[in-house]
Amino acid sequence: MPTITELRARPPVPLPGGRRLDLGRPVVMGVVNVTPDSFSDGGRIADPVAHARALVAEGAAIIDVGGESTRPGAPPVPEDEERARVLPVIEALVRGGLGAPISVDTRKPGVARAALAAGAALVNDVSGLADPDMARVVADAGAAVIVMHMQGTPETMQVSPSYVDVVAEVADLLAERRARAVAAGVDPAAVLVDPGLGFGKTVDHNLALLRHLERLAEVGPLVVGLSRKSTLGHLLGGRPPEGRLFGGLGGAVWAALHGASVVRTHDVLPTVDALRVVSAIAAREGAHAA
Ligand code: PMM
Repeated sequence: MPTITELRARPPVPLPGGRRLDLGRPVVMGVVNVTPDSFSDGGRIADPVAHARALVAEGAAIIDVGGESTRPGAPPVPEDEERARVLPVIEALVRGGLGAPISVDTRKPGVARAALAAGAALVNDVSGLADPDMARVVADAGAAVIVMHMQGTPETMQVSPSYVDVVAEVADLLAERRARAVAAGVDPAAVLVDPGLGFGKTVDHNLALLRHLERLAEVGPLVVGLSRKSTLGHLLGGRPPEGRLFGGLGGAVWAALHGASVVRTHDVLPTVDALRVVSAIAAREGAHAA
């Protein structure tokens, strides 16, 4: 198994326009949900463009714009509606020069294509390239992709998730979907993977995946999203999403120490601060002298 140092020595992620995302130390992806019904912040963000800018000012290295809620039980959003939610936000952010790459959180190739044409640099596909056209769309744009694992669909995924060996099954699926992206022409260095905590997983499944992040990070640069999720609520005695920050930071620090390259969160500033301290402690001796 590679060491964390070896994992961190991977090449930067190539992005369109010759840009690169350096993952030499763990970075934070800030969430901007443009949805009326997301479980964690639905309907409460009045101005997603201002919110995205604020998250970059707080230290987010990627801004993830999503127009479809994927909370358990959520119904699918029609493509036109999803486009109408995310495109104006992406266009405004690109026009204003955001200072961080934008990812579009979508399962739909049509939405991804439009978002990439508008200036997004990554596609965050929670279905893990389930639609056969998605990999080609990413390749055509020279973009990067986050391949996430989900068992079932948001409508059904929490009904009765079941695995024989959750870590092996998630790792195998991520490796297969990574290969699908590369076969379609995506740069191998531009494929990130994500175990999809909470997507067709019980609390025990999520904890097993967190315990074995190094195994998952062997597949590709690893994204982990635990922010405000119900597993935290469960571990914290039933706390609602707005009371899960400190627990989420515990998870973020754990993830960074066990191989995550990107931590996806709603709480950017506290997570950036926590990871800065982790990175400083983990840095070579002398790196912070003088
Ligand atoms: N979680 C949500 C949505 N998109 N994308 C990735 N790559 N990983 C995740 O864990 C993830 C995701 C859950 O909903 P939220 O946007 O309200 O946190």
